[in-house]
Amino acid sequence: MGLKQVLNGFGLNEADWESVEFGSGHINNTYRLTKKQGGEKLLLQRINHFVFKNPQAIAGNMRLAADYLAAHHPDYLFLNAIQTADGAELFYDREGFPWRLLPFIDNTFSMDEVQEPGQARSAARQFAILTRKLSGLDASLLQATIPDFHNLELRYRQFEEALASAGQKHQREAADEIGLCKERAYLAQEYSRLIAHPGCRLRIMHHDTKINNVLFDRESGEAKCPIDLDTLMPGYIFSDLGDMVRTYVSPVSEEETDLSRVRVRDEFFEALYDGYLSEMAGGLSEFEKQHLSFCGKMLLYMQALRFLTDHLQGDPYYKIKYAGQNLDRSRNQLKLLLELESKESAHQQLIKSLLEQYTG
Ligand code: ADP
Ligand code: GN1
Ligand code: MG
Repeated sequence: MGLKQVLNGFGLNEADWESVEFGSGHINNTYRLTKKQGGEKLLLQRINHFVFKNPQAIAGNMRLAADYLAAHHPDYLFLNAIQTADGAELFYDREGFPWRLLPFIDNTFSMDEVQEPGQARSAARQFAILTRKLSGLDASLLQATIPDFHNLELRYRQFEEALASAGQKHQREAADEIGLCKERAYLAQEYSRLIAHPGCRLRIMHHDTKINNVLFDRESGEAKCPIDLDTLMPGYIFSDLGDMVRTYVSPVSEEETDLSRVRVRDEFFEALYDGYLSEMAGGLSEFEKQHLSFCGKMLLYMQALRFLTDHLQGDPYYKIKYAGQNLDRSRNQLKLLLELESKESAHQQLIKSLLEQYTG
């Protein structure tokens, strides 16, 4: 599908713009548009409607959040969609894919691996600020853009179903990973118990806080704003901290196949909790504070299950570059999970002292 029709839909003339593919996300297709005269930049994204089956839910959530922030925190940089020529948030192409246009934030960069603890602290602060600034907006007004997105028990059932219908070869080569996932089924039940507790507040969470979903300022090196807001929706405190642990503590990303390089860097763990709690500690319930060390385990386990399920099903969901990549990704996540588990009591102490520092 050419971009001409899409650009027209947004009232832009294709001949005036250069487009390049951009970013390393697994789900959407992203293009940077640069105006041939003047150099103005925009970001155009095709939303994967196989994943986001109700794109209007994304558009509705964006509008609610943007209106609330404009009224209560007008200085906050929120990536609000640029409207189509017909005044809508999304443009649908002939194949039925929805597209959106966003302001391009210039002089920024994103990274797939965190190099310094300061970057982890700064990114975590930005995700905390987003949730804190939205805490006055009733979370139940937002829709689930992917129903049951972080429902760990459902993810486990999907893994069991994929396993039951997977071929012998797939089952044999992933035997160790399948075993590790089965042994940890109790984590899914524990998560359901935690979120059912009245002390666990329904909040507006980002749900995809991996490090390449934050833009960093080229000059200051500080995180500037979260991006990829498709999964901004009601959820629980565990999701965002968990995905940060998953992607900030290891020196290498989920794509690394040399597992000796996949490890937990304690100073990065500390920095991200420090950044997050510096903004959010005062707003947490006692129950949430007591269970903050569960976040990383829960998210790493969920991601290991999701990659493994996708592999067993023949890779329908995550983009892959070679056969077996989703199994490799799952191995990577399990290695990190095992190491995180071995450090849990030290991490609990650390979280306790950060909470004392921020809430007394
Ligand atoms: P995906 O769902 O594919 O992960 P993202 O929204 O995360 O899509 O965008 C992919 C990449 O494009 C990001 O990692 C970032 O590098 C870049 N990017 C996204 N939005 C912007 C923006 N508004 N300004 C500048 N760069 C952006
Ligand atoms: C996907 O779109 P992207 O690449 O930022 C996925 C996340 C996973 C992540 C793993 C909608 O995120 O949940 O954690 O890949 N997003 C969706 O890298 O499924
Ligand atoms: Mg992304």
